[in-house]
Amino acid sequence: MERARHRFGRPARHRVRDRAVALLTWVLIAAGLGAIGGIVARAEPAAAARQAFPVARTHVDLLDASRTTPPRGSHGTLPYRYLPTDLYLPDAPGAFPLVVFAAGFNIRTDAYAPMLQEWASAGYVVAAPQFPISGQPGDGPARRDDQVNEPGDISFVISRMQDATGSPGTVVTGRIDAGRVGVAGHSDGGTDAAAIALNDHLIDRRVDAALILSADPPNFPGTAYGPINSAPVLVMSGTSDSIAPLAGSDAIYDNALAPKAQVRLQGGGHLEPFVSDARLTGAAWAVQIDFLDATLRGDPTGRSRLAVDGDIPGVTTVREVGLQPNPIGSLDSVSADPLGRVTASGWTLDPDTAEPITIHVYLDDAFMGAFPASAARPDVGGAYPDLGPDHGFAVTLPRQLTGEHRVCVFGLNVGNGDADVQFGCQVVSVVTNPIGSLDRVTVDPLLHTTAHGWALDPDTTAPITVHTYVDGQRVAVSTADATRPDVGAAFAGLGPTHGFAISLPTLAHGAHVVCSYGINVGSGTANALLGSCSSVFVDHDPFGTIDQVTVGVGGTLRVAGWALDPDATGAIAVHGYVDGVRQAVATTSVSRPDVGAAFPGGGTLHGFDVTMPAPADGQHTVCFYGINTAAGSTNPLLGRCAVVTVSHVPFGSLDAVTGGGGTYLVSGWAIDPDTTTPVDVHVYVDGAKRAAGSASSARPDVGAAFPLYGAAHGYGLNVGALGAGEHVACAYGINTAAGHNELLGCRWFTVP
Ligand SMILES: [Ca+2]
Ligand SMILES: [Ca+2]
Ligand SMILES: [Ca+2]
Ligand SMILES: [Ca+2]
Repeated sequence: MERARHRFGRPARHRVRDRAVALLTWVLIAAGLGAIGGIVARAEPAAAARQAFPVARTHVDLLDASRTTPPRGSHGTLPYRYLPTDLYLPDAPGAFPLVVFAAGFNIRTDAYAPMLQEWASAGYVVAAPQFPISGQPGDGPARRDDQVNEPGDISFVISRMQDATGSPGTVVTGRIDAGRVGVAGHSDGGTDAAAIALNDHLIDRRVDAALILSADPPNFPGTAYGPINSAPVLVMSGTSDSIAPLAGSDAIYDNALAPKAQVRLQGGGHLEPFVSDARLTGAAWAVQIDFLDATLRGDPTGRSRLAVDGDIPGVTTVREVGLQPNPIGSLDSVSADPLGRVTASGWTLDPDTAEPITIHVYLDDAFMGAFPASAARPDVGGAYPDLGPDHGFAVTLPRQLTGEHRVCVFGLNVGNGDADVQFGCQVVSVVTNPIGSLDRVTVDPLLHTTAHGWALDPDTTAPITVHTYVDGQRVAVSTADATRPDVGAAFAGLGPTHGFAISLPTLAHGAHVVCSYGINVGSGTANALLGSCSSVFVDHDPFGTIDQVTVGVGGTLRVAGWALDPDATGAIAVHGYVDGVRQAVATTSVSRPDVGAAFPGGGTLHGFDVTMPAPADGQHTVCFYGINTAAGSTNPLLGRCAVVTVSHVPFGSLDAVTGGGGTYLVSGWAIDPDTTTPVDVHVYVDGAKRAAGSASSARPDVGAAFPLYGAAHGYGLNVGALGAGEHVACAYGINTAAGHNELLGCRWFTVP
């Protein structure tokens, strides 16, 4: 990190501090190297300054009556858990942090006495319980099947020690700082300690530090572990441990959230580095105490000492993040949009504050600016609930880029801690190929096909070239230079002249796929498909419509409409059908300037006006079809079929019966659809025929209503004198040609 910060030419205030840190680090390393050859345990100046306490050892018997013990040896299930516990007490006034230590499988707790003694000497009350089933000594062979209960044993010991220090008359009354609790363990006991720190079901949130030695991950049945919010962890193991191989420790470290540290003891075995291997114990104990000091005492030198004690050539190597209250964070992604705008996203926080901190962003060693990391990141808030969620950032750099670039982000320290932290660098490859869209492809009825869209290259404000392909064949090379204000607004700085509406050659009848490509300029790797390809159907068949169907005198059908074929410049054939039977073959020989104006280029001969023979009485369906010319696949229906009703039966009205005294006149009108000439009307009174005559007098109103038939359709027939009383008169139209006589109407009247 320090090297990177120098190389990156950070602002002056960073460089000054870097130099100070580098100098301090050098002094510490020198002191550490000096200690390797000797047998002195501690290796750094801060340790020399700290008091080493005499240690008092004692023993307490703890009993958890709330839980049971499975059978072992000669005893059956016990209704309690018995936990004989060794205590190592700093023999000095005052209260000290508590560390509960869990022994490994099938080993006496006093096998760890040299290490536990060191911890107590450094100012920690150490409680080492003996587990009832896995521990030694015990009744019968030790077993591992009770391990899932051991984290509970550890939590119980913590509770009893906290109770005891607050109670009068115990061996630890007033001796424990009950608010500062660590757990530690070796081998299976280390797995127990990891479960206390990292396991979702077994986590004990009273714990402020976990020291996990030579252990496998806590994959207990029915539970899951890490990464969850946990106490800081220190994971240690020998690199030559054949019982709990190094990979287990690596996995625990990798799955833990910061703050966390891992120290590997070079060439160390399973147990020896912590109790008997003189080459390693000094450094191992020093690292452990550094970690406990940093986490349980808040000693600001703890992490610095751990960095030294954990990095002794040939003895220790260290990984660590977050132990010092410097910023931590993650550069989650560095991405470029199609315009070459680079965005760096992630989160960072300083353990000293819930407030957002500032990040510095560097691009290829150049300072790009300071930005707040203040965006909501609920996932970060969930992992660090004390510090809240407002630690995210998504910074878009002010320059448009091309090519490969390296982006690095620093979190600026606030409060405690000694350095700003570069928590991420990523290389981003910025590709500025053209972008755009083939918005749509239109085909008008006369087969003019046009590709509409826009295209631009982020490297230029100038219009770029667009190649358009139909069914894989290039058919147009054009320039996207039409004004598109929407594109100009969406891509500020690149101008609006990026639209296109490209006329394509006339395409054959049928479906086609149209694709347009923007041609790259400047940097970039390829010409780019603009949006997606578009499917079009080009229809060479005729089209048109029926405008009007008129039923003529005698029931003839006159049909007018228009039709044209996009392949024809003049008239085309049309066929007319009545009730599915072809009754007309015609051409569009009628001039229709309106149609010619709507579909220019093919003249005006698009109309037809056809009269077809009269069908029988009743409803009939009339359909016309345009007959295809040249390309095309069918003779399509023109518009929709029409439905008409034809009648051959006379119709009319008996309007009035008038008169008095000796004579009465019955009047009305009548038409036979088969003729314009007057028809005969017969009048009956009270069922007896009384008059007959032609409906031939002028009735302008009837003429206006039925213009095909003229106005000469009125009648007024004298039925003579009638006797006093009620009478009924009825008039009948007498049929001409097809049809039959038909009642026109009846009327009741009274003769006084
Ligand atoms: Ca800080
Ligand atoms: Ca380009
Ligand atoms: Ca055609
Ligand atoms: Ca008739």
